[in-house]
Amino acid sequence: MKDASPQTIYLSDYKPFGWQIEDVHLTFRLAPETTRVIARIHFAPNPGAPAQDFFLHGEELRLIRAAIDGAEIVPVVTAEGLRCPVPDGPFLWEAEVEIAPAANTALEGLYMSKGMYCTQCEAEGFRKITFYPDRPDVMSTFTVRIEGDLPVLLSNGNPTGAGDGWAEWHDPWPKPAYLFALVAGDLVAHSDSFTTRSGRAVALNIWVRPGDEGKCAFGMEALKKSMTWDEEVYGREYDLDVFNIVAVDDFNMGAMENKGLNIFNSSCVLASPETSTDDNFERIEAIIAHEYFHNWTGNRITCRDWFQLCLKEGLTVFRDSQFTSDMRGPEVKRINDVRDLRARQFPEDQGPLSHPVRPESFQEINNFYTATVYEKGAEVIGMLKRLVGDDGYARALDLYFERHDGDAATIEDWLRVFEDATGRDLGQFKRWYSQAGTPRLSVRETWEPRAPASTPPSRDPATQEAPDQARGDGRFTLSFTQHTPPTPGQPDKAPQVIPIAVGLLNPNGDEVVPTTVLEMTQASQSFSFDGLATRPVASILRGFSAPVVLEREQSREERAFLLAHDTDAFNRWEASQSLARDSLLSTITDGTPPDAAWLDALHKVVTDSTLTPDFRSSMLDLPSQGELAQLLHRRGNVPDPDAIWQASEGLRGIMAERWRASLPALAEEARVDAPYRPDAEQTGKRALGSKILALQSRLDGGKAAQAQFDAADNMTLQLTALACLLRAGAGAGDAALAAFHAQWKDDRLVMDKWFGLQVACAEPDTAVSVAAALTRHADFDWRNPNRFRAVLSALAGHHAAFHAADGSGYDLLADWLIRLDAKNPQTTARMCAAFQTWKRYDEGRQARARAALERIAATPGLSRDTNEMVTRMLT
Ligand code: 0A1
Ligand code: ZN
Repeated sequence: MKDASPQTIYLSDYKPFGWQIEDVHLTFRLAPETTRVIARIHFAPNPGAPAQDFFLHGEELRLIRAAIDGAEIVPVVTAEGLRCPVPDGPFLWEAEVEIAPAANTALEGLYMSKGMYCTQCEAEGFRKITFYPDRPDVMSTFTVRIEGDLPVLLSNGNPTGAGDGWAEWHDPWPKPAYLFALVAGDLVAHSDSFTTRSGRAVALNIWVRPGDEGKCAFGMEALKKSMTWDEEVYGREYDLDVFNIVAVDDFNMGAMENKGLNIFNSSCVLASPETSTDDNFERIEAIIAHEYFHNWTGNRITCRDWFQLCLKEGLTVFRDSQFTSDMRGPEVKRINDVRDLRARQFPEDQGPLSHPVRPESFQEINNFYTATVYEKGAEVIGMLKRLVGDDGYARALDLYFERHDGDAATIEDWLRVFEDATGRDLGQFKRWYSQAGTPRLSVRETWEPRAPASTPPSRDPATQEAPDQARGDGRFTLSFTQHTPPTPGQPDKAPQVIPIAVGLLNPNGDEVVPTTVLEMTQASQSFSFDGLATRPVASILRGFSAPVVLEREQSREERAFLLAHDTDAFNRWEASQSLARDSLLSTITDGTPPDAAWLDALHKVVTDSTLTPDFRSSMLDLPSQGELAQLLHRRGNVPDPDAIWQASEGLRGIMAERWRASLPALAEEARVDAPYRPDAEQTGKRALGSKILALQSRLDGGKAAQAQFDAADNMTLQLTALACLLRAGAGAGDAALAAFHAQWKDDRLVMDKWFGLQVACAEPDTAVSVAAALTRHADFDWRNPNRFRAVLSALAGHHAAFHAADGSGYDLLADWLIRLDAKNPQTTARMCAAFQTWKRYDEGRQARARAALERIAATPGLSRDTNEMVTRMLT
């Protein structure tokens, strides 16, 4: 167990390791309780490093023997590692250790999952395998021999030999230890091949447990598409003879990019139409791409230290978003990304867990695999690309690969390639990496029908010429102010560079100024547009060009106008969201009925068959209840989760009533007659169909949903129908729930859905007891992270239930987190973040949440991971 009163590690303390490693040879003699790991490592002094003692990380290792240059030594071993004197020059290090994979429930290092050996070494898991400088800036080639009585024995790189009960692998690309992987088990492969554009033949395999072979085809197609895309768009080719993917049932995260041997949570790779939803398919495609893209952004160029995590993660998320946009269309992808950012990153950035995209200190790095590092990290790259343009971005990336291939790099290196490739000074832009918090951007508009003749040209004028018919001599000015509230450890913030994409529309709907990027660098700044005949309607922050909160006083009429006419799909959606937010907030705070004008304008878009079903479906998304609570809090109100629930439910009921007449035609339009394909076109139709079915179910008590459930031949239709039946209440879903269980009880991934859906679809006053009952179900294997999350993340995501006034939601989650922490600190710590918004709520809820957090904090033997999270939330 890691100690619970740990040190804080600072970016400013970075020091290179005193030695380089020339090569690493590892032999594994596998046995569940007594695996032997024999390491032979050639060290040589690192000329660029300051003098230091020789220290190797190592945790939970039983040292059997150690030797330097063949002579046995007795090092000083502590809970964190080992020290010993070493020669001045190069030397051969040998160590044999014993580990117990079967006893490893933390799922870090070498562990077992259903009889299969598997590793997870990012971030600091390799130190549970052997003594080693377990830091990303120490890179080496690896040769691995695996001995074990199992049919499939895999490691990184290329296979170099195999026989009965053994296999050898060599990875020619120097890598840090966190990219090491080993898998051994009774596995079967779904195989294919790929020829790179320079003609290298690559064998592709997805390894799964027998019985899962039929769920690999989609992942394989996604892999091949990713390989082609990275060649075409980034000029990056694959660099080994094999690329292996393994599906494992017990995994803390989604997947891991180990060199040549990606390991996936089975939920993120296995898919079939009968067992997976459209959302699952899209997510699997994105994660396969993400892990594959890491081969260049993460593996060939890695991070110097863990503070630079966003260097690989922000960039790789950005790349996988580009890939999904290209595969499925950019508009809805952007809308979904922004929804996700607001739902997961904004609460983090605006609460006690707020930290910069590049943090400056941590206790446990595993706690920094966050939405800020990943998703805000990707947003920062999106802004860079907007500022330097597509060509500048392409030149900078080419230079990045050329200059840093084989390096362990930093954010400074990353920004320097942009400066060198484009001639821009990015000194101020860098604040996006160092300042935490979500900037608030407010805007004021002024219109002067006649621009003052003597006025000098405005600062930062928009360069676009107005089209002829709109010519006049009016001036329209946008005056922006930015302000970032204090975050932990950062009371004062300096202005950031904010790219604000703006377009101007004429009152007749024509675009008079197409999208222009205003580059805001000061705390307050104005931008004028001259030569306009009439006062335009401004579409601001198009495509969500910066991860900020836009505070804009804008009439409902103007927003309805943008909803109807904006040429920017994101802002069309955003106009509707903003009207929805205002409508819901008025209902919550003073019981005002929903905004009828907005509902009618929205109805027009939703029934407009010239628009894609996918976009129309997105338009039907309402702001989440968590987002409404966030908004109320920002406006200085105390959110009442019950009132938020009532208003959201009430609005859906009114939508159903008001649109009653159009629902059947919409349902018909959304019907897919062709055989199931998880592509963008069909997915969009089914997404629209599921929203319409949800509305219909409010009118017919679940009749249409039952029919869909009975006829469904794919999981998307089956599960959306089941959700509607469960939401209809009064036992409408009981029979379907039982039928679903009977049909899928042997499929663990589908059963995760069965568990989660019951919590997600319960009324607030029963959801906690539903969750509690499910934790007593015979199939609730709480040691399996997917099953644990199915129930308890669903509870944390049920806003009104988790924040139940009696504290029962907090208590249930705390009980289970305390129990899980003793087995699996990493998943426990991640899930603790559910409490991060606790200070927003009323005194009674706050007291109950605080008590739950304090109870977790007081648990004897609490892990370093969970201790850090809870402490940050309680401070
Ligand atoms: N690097 C992986 C995600 C990952 C991160 C940490 C892990 O253990 C602490 C496991 C996986 C990715 O970005 O996909
Ligand atoms: Zn990643």
